[in-house]
Amino acid sequence: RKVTDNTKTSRTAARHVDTVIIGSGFAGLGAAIRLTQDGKDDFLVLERGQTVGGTWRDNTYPGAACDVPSHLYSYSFALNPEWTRSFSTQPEIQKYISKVAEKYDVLDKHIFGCDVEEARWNETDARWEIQTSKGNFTAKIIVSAVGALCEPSLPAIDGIEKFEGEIFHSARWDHETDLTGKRVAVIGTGASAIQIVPAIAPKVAHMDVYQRTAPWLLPRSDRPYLGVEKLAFKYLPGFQQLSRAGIYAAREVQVIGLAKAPVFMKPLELIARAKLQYEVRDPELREKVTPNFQIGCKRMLISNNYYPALSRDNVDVVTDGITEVRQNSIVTTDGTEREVDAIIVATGFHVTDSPTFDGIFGKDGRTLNETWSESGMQAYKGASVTNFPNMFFLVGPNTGLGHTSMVFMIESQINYVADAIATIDKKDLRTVEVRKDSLDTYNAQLQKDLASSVWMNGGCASWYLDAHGNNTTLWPGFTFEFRRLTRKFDVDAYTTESNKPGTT
Ligand code: N01
Repeated sequence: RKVTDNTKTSRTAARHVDTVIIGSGFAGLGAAIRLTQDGKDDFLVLERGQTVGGTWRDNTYPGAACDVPSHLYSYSFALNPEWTRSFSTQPEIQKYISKVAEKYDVLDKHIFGCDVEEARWNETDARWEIQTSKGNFTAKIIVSAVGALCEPSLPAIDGIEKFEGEIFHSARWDHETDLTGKRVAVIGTGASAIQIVPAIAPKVAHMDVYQRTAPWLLPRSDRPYLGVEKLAFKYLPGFQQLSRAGIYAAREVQVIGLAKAPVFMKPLELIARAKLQYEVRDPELREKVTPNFQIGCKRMLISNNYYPALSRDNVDVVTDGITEVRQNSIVTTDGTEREVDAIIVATGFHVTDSPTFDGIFGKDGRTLNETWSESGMQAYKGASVTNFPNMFFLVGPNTGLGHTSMVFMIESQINYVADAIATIDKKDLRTVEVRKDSLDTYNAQLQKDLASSVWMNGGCASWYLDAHGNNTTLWPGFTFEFRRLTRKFDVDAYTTESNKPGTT
C-alpha cells in the first residue's frame, strides 16, 4: 500500500473545487460538457496527457481505426456530418474529439499534463484529497473517467529487458523508429495487432507474427462516403439520425447471440469460416490461424487486409510460445531462435487490474484494488462503490461492450452521474454512498445474466475476464436496457448524509 507523503500535502496549498473529473477521453470530456450545460462551473478535468482524446490520442499506431461505424461512434449531441468514411481512422476521430472540446468551450476547465497520483477520502471534511504531478486539489466529488484501455500491459517474457533493438507497445507507438527494411516481430493478434500487421508488412524486410490465440475475423464493410452521401449528412435533417438508428439496431441484435442465446452466433461463424477459406489459400497457414474457441468469446475482429498480409512471402505466423527474448532475437518453445531488429508489443491493457486503482483510497483506507481483490471489480450501475463516497465512475465495471458503440454507453453513464450531482446539490447532501446491499443485489443479477453468455462459456480466455474468471468488464444486456437503468439517479439505493444537521 502507498504511504501518503504528508510533507507534500502540507507544503502545497490544495485548490478546492466542487467536482474533479479524472481523464478527458470520450467519457471525461462528455462529462465536462454535460456539467457545463447543467450550469455547473466549479469543476476541473485533470488529464495526464497534453490534450483531450484518451485512448484515441494515445493509440497512433499505423492503421489505427475504429471498428464501430463513424456515425454511431459520435456524441448524440455533436453529430458529425464530416466523417469521410464509414469506419473512421484514428486521426479523424482525434480531430473530431478536439473539435468538440473547442466547440463546447471546456478546454479552460482542463489541466493537462496532470497525472493523478493519489486520491484519498477525508471522512472528517467529507472531501477527496487529490495529489497530482501538478499540485494538490480537494474536491467534494470525484468522477473517474480514466477508461478501461489506458494502461498498456507488457508481457513478462524472460530477457525482454535485454533486447537491444527497438521495442514499444502498440499504444505508445514510436514514430521516430523507421521500420522500413527491418526484421520486425509483432507479439499479439488482437484488435490492435490485426491493424498494425497489414499497415507495416509491405515495408518491412521480414515480419514474424507471434500468435498465442487465433482471432475470429469478419469482413469490414469500410468505404469512403460518396459525395452525395456527405451532402445528405450535411444538409438533410434526419439523415444522420436515420443512419445512426440503422447501425444501432443492426449492432444491438448481436446481443442476442453474445449474451442471450449463443447458438445465434452460428451464421457469423459460417461467414468467418468462409472468409478464412477464401482469403487464406495456404492450408498450413489456414490451419494455424483457425480459431479454437466459439466466435464472440473474445472480441470479434473485422478486417479485409489481415489475412492477405499474413499470406505475404515476407510474413510468418509463429504459433510456438515465446520462451525468451535475447539481445537480437526471440526464442520459442521448439528451440527456434529468430533474429529481429524491432519488437512491437501488441499485448493489450491492464483492464481488470489497472494500476490506476492502487492510488484511490476509500473511507476505510483501502484502495479500490484492495476493495476488489476478493470480489473482482464491481460497481452499482457501473458507477458507485461502497466505501467510496461521493465518487462516480464512467466506463466503470461491467459497462464495456463487445459489439457496439461505447459512446452510447458513456452517454448513459454521464446522464446518471450528472443527475447524481444535481441531486446532491438539490437535496443539499454532504455525502452519498451506495449501500452494500444495493451493490450486492445489482451485481448478483449481473453475474447471473452473464453466466450463460458466450464470454463465459465460449472456451477462451480474454481481457473481459479477471483472474478469478469473473466477467467484470462487459454489460450483458441491450444497451437500451442500460440507458433505462441510468435515466435517473436512484438516491434510495444510497446512504446519504445531509449538510443540515438532523436530516439524512
Ligand atoms: O489487446 P488484446 P488489443 N505472449 O488484449 C496477446 C480495443 N481496440 O490492444 O488472445 C504472447 O485484445 C493476446 O493473446 P491471447 C478493443 O476493445 C479497438 O489488441 O490472450 N501473446 C492477444 O492476441 C480491443 O479488444 C480497436 O492468447 C500475448 C493480444 O496479445 C481492445 O482495444 C483497435 C501475450 C492482446 O490483445 C484491446 O485490443 C484496437 C504474451 N505474453 C483496440 N500477452 C478498434 O476499434 C498477450 N498476448 C478497431
